[in-house]
Amino acid sequence: MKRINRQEVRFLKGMATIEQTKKWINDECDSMPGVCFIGRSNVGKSSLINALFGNSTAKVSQTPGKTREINVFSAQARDVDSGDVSSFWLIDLPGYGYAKASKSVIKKWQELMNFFFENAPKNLLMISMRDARHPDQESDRIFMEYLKEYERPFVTVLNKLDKLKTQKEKAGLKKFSEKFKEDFGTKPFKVSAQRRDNLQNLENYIIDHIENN
Ligand SMILES: Nc1nc2c(ncn2[C@@H]2O[C@H](COP(=O)(O)OP(=O)(O)OP(=O)(O)O)[C@@H](O)[C@H]2O)c(=O)[nH]1
Ligand SMILES: [Mg+2]
Repeated sequence: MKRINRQEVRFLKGMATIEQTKKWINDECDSMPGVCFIGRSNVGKSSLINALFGNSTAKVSQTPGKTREINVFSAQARDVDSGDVSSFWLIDLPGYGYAKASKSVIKKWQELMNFFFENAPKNLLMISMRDARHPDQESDRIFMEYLKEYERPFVTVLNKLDKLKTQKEKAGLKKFSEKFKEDFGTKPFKVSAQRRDNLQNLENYIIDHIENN
Protein backbone atom coordinates (compact mmCIF):
# COMPACT_ATOMS: atom_id res chain seq x y z
CA MET A 1 0.00 0.00 0.00
CA LYS A 2 1.37 3.38 -1.00
CA ARG A 3 1.28 6.51 1.17
CA ILE A 4 2.06 10.15 0.42
CA ASN A 5 5.75 10.65 1.14
CA ARG A 6 5.71 13.84 3.19
CA GLN A 7 9.49 14.18 2.89
CA GLU A 8 9.39 14.48 -0.89
CA VAL A 9 7.17 17.43 -1.71
CA ARG A 10 8.91 20.16 -3.72
CA PHE A 11 7.58 23.53 -4.79
CA LEU A 12 8.27 23.95 -8.49
CA LYS A 13 6.72 27.30 -9.46
CA GLY A 14 3.82 29.70 -9.31
CA MET A 15 2.19 30.46 -12.65
CA ALA A 16 0.28 33.72 -12.91
CA THR A 17 -0.03 34.03 -16.69
CA ILE A 18 -1.23 31.96 -19.62
CA GLU A 19 2.27 32.08 -21.10
CA GLN A 20 3.80 30.51 -17.97
CA THR A 21 1.02 27.92 -17.80
CA LYS A 22 1.47 27.05 -21.47
CA LYS A 23 5.18 26.53 -20.93
CA TRP A 24 4.56 24.14 -18.02
CA ILE A 25 1.94 22.18 -19.98
CA ASN A 26 3.99 21.93 -23.18
CA ASP A 27 7.52 21.52 -21.86
CA GLU A 28 7.43 20.25 -18.31
CA CYS A 29 4.33 18.44 -17.21
CA ASP A 30 4.91 15.40 -19.40
CA SER A 31 2.34 12.65 -18.81
CA MET A 32 2.62 12.54 -15.05
CA PRO A 33 -0.74 12.25 -13.21
CA GLY A 34 -1.68 14.67 -10.49
CA VAL A 35 -4.20 16.24 -8.13
CA CYS A 36 -5.46 19.83 -8.12
CA PHE A 37 -7.12 21.53 -5.17
CA ILE A 38 -9.81 24.04 -6.13
CA GLY A 39 -12.59 25.85 -4.30
CA ARG A 40 -13.73 29.19 -2.96
CA SER A 41 -11.13 31.48 -1.57
CA ASN A 42 -10.61 30.72 2.14
CA VAL A 43 -12.21 27.25 1.98
CA GLY A 44 -8.94 25.74 3.20
CA LYS A 45 -7.20 24.48 0.05
CA SER A 46 -3.74 25.32 1.30
CA SER A 47 -4.55 24.00 4.78
CA LEU A 48 -5.74 20.66 3.43
CA ILE A 49 -2.67 20.39 1.21
CA ASN A 50 -0.50 20.94 4.28
CA ALA A 51 -2.43 18.39 6.33
CA LEU A 52 -1.96 15.75 3.62
CA PHE A 53 1.48 16.59 2.26
CA GLY A 54 3.37 18.10 5.19
CA ASN A 55 3.00 21.13 7.38
CA SER A 56 4.64 23.87 5.40
CA THR A 57 3.93 22.81 1.82
CA ALA A 58 1.45 25.57 0.91
CA LYS A 59 0.98 29.09 2.25
CA VAL A 60 -2.05 29.48 4.53
CA SER A 61 -3.48 32.97 4.45
CA GLN A 62 -5.10 35.04 7.17
CA THR A 63 -6.69 37.21 4.49
CA PRO A 64 -8.79 35.48 1.83
CA GLY A 65 -8.01 35.68 -1.86
CA LYS A 66 -4.25 35.55 -1.41
CA THR A 67 -3.39 32.65 -3.70
CA ARG A 68 -3.62 34.20 -7.18
CA GLU A 69 -1.28 31.84 -8.95
CA ILE A 70 -1.37 28.24 -9.99
CA ASN A 71 1.15 26.76 -7.58
CA VAL A 72 2.79 23.58 -8.82
CA PHE A 73 4.58 21.05 -6.62
CA SER A 74 6.01 17.65 -7.36
CA ALA A 75 4.93 15.00 -4.89
CA GLN A 76 5.54 11.32 -4.34
CA ALA A 77 3.64 8.25 -3.23
CA ARG A 78 5.79 5.55 -1.68
CA ASP A 79 5.08 1.92 -0.93
CA VAL A 80 5.80 1.40 2.76
CA ASP A 81 6.95 -2.20 2.21
CA SER A 82 8.77 -2.28 -1.12
CA GLY A 83 9.92 1.37 -1.27
CA ASP A 84 8.51 1.59 -4.80
CA VAL A 85 7.65 5.22 -5.66
CA SER A 86 5.27 7.04 -8.03
CA SER A 87 5.71 10.73 -8.70
CA PHE A 88 2.77 13.05 -9.30
CA TRP A 89 1.83 16.71 -9.57
CA LEU A 90 0.25 18.55 -6.69
CA ILE A 91 -1.45 21.76 -7.75
CA ASP A 92 -2.91 24.51 -5.56
CA LEU A 93 -5.28 26.47 -7.82
CA PRO A 94 -6.30 30.07 -7.10
CA GLY A 95 -9.68 30.32 -5.35
CA TYR A 96 -12.90 31.72 -6.79
CA GLY A 97 -15.87 33.49 -5.22
CA TYR A 98 -13.97 36.12 -3.25
CA ALA A 99 -16.55 38.88 -2.75
CA LYS A 100 -14.00 41.70 -2.70
CA ALA A 101 -12.17 40.71 -5.88
CA SER A 102 -12.19 43.40 -8.56
CA LYS A 103 -13.61 42.81 -12.05
CA SER A 104 -10.15 42.70 -13.57
CA VAL A 105 -8.98 40.09 -11.03
CA ILE A 106 -12.03 37.91 -11.76
CA LYS A 107 -11.47 38.25 -15.51
CA LYS A 108 -7.83 37.23 -15.11
CA TRP A 109 -8.83 34.21 -13.01
CA GLN A 110 -11.33 33.14 -15.67
CA GLU A 111 -8.86 33.44 -18.52
CA LEU A 112 -6.16 31.57 -16.66
CA MET A 113 -8.54 28.80 -15.53
CA ASN A 114 -10.16 28.44 -18.96
CA PHE A 115 -6.72 27.92 -20.42
CA PHE A 116 -5.73 25.50 -17.67
CA PHE A 117 -8.86 23.32 -17.87
CA GLU A 118 -8.76 23.27 -21.66
CA ASN A 119 -5.11 22.38 -21.99
CA ALA A 120 -3.81 20.66 -18.88
CA PRO A 121 -3.54 16.87 -19.17
CA LYS A 122 -6.68 14.85 -18.57
CA ASN A 123 -5.12 12.73 -15.83
CA LEU A 124 -5.28 15.52 -13.25
CA LEU A 125 -7.89 14.83 -10.55
CA MET A 126 -9.83 17.93 -9.43
CA ILE A 127 -10.38 17.97 -5.70
CA SER A 128 -13.26 20.38 -5.49
CA MET A 129 -13.57 21.80 -1.97
CA ARG A 130 -16.56 23.33 -0.20
CA ASP A 131 -17.22 24.67 3.27
CA ALA A 132 -19.05 22.02 5.35
CA ARG A 133 -21.11 24.76 7.02
CA HIS A 134 -22.29 26.20 3.70
CA PRO A 135 -21.95 23.35 1.20
CA ASP A 136 -24.47 24.66 -1.31
CA GLN A 137 -23.28 28.15 -2.16
CA GLU A 138 -24.09 29.61 -5.54
CA SER A 139 -20.45 30.12 -6.52
CA ASP A 140 -19.77 26.41 -5.84
CA ARG A 141 -22.71 25.37 -8.00
CA ILE A 142 -21.59 27.70 -10.79
CA PHE A 143 -18.06 26.33 -10.60
CA MET A 144 -19.30 22.75 -10.75
CA GLU A 145 -21.36 23.50 -13.87
CA TYR A 146 -18.30 25.17 -15.37
CA LEU A 147 -16.06 22.19 -14.58
CA LYS A 148 -18.57 19.77 -16.13
CA GLU A 149 -17.89 21.28 -19.55
CA TYR A 150 -14.28 20.19 -19.31
CA GLU A 151 -15.13 16.59 -18.40
CA ARG A 152 -12.44 16.27 -15.78
CA PRO A 153 -12.33 13.64 -13.07
CA PHE A 154 -13.36 15.28 -9.83
CA VAL A 155 -14.19 14.53 -6.23
CA THR A 156 -15.91 16.84 -3.75
CA VAL A 157 -14.47 17.47 -0.28
CA LEU A 158 -16.34 19.34 2.45
CA ASN A 159 -13.82 21.00 4.79
CA LYS A 160 -14.00 22.65 8.24
CA LEU A 161 -16.06 19.81 9.70
CA ASP A 162 -14.82 20.91 13.14
CA LYS A 163 -16.89 24.08 12.84
CA LEU A 164 -20.20 22.21 12.79
CA LYS A 165 -21.52 22.49 16.32
CA THR A 166 -25.30 22.14 16.42
CA GLN A 167 -27.44 19.12 15.57
CA LYS A 168 -29.21 21.28 13.03
CA GLU A 169 -25.97 22.01 11.17
CA LYS A 170 -24.97 18.35 11.24
CA ALA A 171 -28.38 17.24 9.97
CA GLY A 172 -28.15 19.85 7.20
CA LEU A 173 -24.81 18.45 6.06
CA LYS A 174 -26.12 14.89 6.11
CA LYS A 175 -29.04 15.94 3.95
CA PHE A 176 -26.73 17.73 1.53
CA SER A 177 -24.47 14.64 1.26
CA GLU A 178 -27.39 12.37 0.47
CA LYS A 179 -28.79 14.71 -2.16
CA PHE A 180 -25.31 15.08 -3.62
CA LYS A 181 -25.02 11.30 -3.90
CA GLU A 182 -28.35 11.10 -5.70
CA ASP A 183 -27.27 13.78 -8.18
CA PHE A 184 -23.65 12.80 -8.77
CA GLY A 185 -23.35 9.15 -7.81
CA THR A 186 -20.80 9.58 -5.02
CA LYS A 187 -20.88 11.02 -1.53
CA PRO A 188 -18.55 13.92 -0.81
CA PHE A 189 -15.66 13.42 1.61
CA LYS A 190 -16.13 15.26 4.91
CA VAL A 191 -12.89 16.44 6.50
CA SER A 192 -11.29 18.94 8.82
CA ALA A 193 -7.87 20.07 7.69
CA GLN A 194 -7.35 21.67 11.08
CA ARG A 195 -8.37 18.72 13.25
CA ARG A 196 -7.11 16.19 10.66
CA ASP A 197 -10.46 14.37 10.54
CA ASN A 198 -11.04 11.67 7.90
CA LEU A 199 -7.90 12.38 5.94
CA GLN A 200 -7.01 8.72 5.46
CA ASN A 201 -9.91 7.99 3.10
CA LEU A 202 -9.07 11.02 1.00
CA GLU A 203 -5.39 10.05 0.89
CA ASN A 204 -6.36 6.55 -0.30
CA TYR A 205 -8.53 8.08 -3.01
CA ILE A 206 -5.66 10.27 -4.20
CA ILE A 207 -3.20 7.36 -4.27
CA ASP A 208 -5.73 5.25 -6.14
CA HIS A 209 -6.05 7.96 -8.79
CA ILE A 210 -2.27 8.26 -9.13
CA GLU A 211 -1.80 4.51 -9.46
CA ASN A 212 -4.47 4.18 -12.12
CA ASN A 213 -3.75 7.19 -14.35
N1 LIG B 1 -11.69 25.67 11.76
C1 LIG B 1 -11.04 25.36 10.65
N2 LIG B 1 -10.35 26.32 10.00
C2 LIG B 1 -9.71 25.99 8.85
C3 LIG B 1 -9.73 24.65 8.35
N3 LIG B 1 -9.03 24.65 7.18
C4 LIG B 1 -8.57 25.91 7.00
N4 LIG B 1 -8.97 26.73 7.99
C5 LIG B 1 -8.68 28.18 8.14
O1 LIG B 1 -9.28 28.90 7.06
C6 LIG B 1 -8.45 29.98 6.63
C7 LIG B 1 -8.11 29.88 5.15
O2 LIG B 1 -7.31 28.74 4.93
P1 LIG B 1 -6.41 28.57 3.62
O3 LIG B 1 -5.88 27.17 3.70
O4 LIG B 1 -5.43 29.67 3.47
O5 LIG B 1 -7.54 28.71 2.51
P2 LIG B 1 -7.35 28.74 0.91
O6 LIG B 1 -8.54 28.04 0.34
O7 LIG B 1 -6.03 28.23 0.52
O8 LIG B 1 -7.48 30.31 0.63
P3 LIG B 1 -6.95 31.16 -0.65
O9 LIG B 1 -5.55 30.74 -0.93
O10 LIG B 1 -7.07 32.56 -0.20
O11 LIG B 1 -7.87 30.85 -1.78
C8 LIG B 1 -7.21 29.95 7.54
O12 LIG B 1 -7.40 30.84 8.59
C9 LIG B 1 -7.20 28.49 8.04
O13 LIG B 1 -6.55 28.35 9.28
C10 LIG B 1 -10.46 23.65 9.08
O14 LIG B 1 -10.55 22.47 8.72
N5 LIG B 1 -11.09 24.07 10.22
MG1 LIG C 1 -4.45 29.09 -0.57
